[in-house]
Amino acid sequence: MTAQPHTQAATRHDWTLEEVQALFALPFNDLLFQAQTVHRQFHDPNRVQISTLLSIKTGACPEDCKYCSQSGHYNTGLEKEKLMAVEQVLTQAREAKAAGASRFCMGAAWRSPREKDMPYVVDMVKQVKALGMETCMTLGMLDSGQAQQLADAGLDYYNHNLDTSPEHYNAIISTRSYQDRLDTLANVREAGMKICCGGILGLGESARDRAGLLLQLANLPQHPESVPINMLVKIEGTPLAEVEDLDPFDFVRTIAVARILMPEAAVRLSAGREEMNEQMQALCFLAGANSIFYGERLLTTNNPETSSDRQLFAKLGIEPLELGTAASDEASEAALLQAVEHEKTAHLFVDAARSSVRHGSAREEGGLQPHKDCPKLTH
Ligand code: SAM
Ligand code: DTB
Ligand code: SF4
Repeated sequence: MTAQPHTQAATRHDWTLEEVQALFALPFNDLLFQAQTVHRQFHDPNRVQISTLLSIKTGACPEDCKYCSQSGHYNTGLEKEKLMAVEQVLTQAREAKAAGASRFCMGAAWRSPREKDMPYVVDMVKQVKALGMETCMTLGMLDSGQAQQLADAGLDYYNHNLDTSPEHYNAIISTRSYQDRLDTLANVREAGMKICCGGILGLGESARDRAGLLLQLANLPQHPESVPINMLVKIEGTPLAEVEDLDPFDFVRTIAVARILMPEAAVRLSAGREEMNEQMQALCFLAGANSIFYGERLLTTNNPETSSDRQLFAKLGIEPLELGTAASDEASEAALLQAVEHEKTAHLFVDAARSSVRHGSAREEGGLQPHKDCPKLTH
């Protein structure tokens, strides 16, 4: 029997590893169908949010993340740059806005910002916001005071990734712990900002680690509003430069499972698109990715040309999500209508799936049940 996802997805925070692994183990078509069904309950399937990245402080980072071009522990040939002047940041933000980005993400190669850096980054937030863009920053660890200063300046999102599963983590980073990352996320939430938190695939992790990463994200007290799934960009000079490639289908599966576990989040198809063909990216959108980085540069590596992204969007009939039309209002109204319609016709689906059930309403049968092949979408 094939999976028949016909129940309204509920937002849960109590997933088990077994459930997550069961989703990964579904036949590819069943998994994508289920992910796309959940996606349509919460999001417009033909809109993708676009953000542009800028590295505001580059290289010489004291952390030892084994994937990163900016770690001072490896010789990657990257040219270091000091904290950028606010005016320069604004010039780039204006360009990004003119090119159609709705969010501007500023990243710094820091373990955490120093107190003397804070007035500059606070000013950047205020001024970029004044251009009418959403703002995001990723500056390393934040204590609660720093998180509050950024929130007070109007920062919309803070990006801080878990990167991988707790079990694989020590093989990738030794200079900061998983708990440090969780503490920063808690400080960001406490300060009232939205969270952008995901990870990287292709770090030599196992399938269980990919499930473990998503399990951590999905069982956070509140799901991140944005979940970036990066494919490792291999950087010469880093310990992961020669790691084996991840099977592209495993990447797509991870996007699909993230979509099912965190139905309301924007799942971001992040780093690594340079290595993906159009078909692979289209599969990621079908699996529920609805956000990308747009602009020819990520932080220190290349991203697809904006003209190729525009072409891809046109081929797929995708339009950029404009500010103010976020998943929230439009899609929740659509989800509500869909749920009402579904209630009217649910008995037909149940009858079709169980030939022994006659034309009674599903409610008389003891309520709408998820299909046995469809790991729990409802409580
Ligand atoms: N230094 C800050 C930190 O690590 O918290 C912010 C910048 S850091 C570059 C942001 C994220 O980019 C990392 O957590 C990682 O998930 C991702 N990243 C960095 N290098 C990458 C690479 N080579 N390939 C894919 N993702 C990468
Ligand atoms: C995230 O998860 N991916 C972005 C953003 N958050 C800051 C960074 C990707 C970096 C890719 C490697 C580089 O360009 O240095
Ligand atoms: Fe530094 Fe961030 Fe790179 Fe780690 S990922 S080395 S913290 S810039």
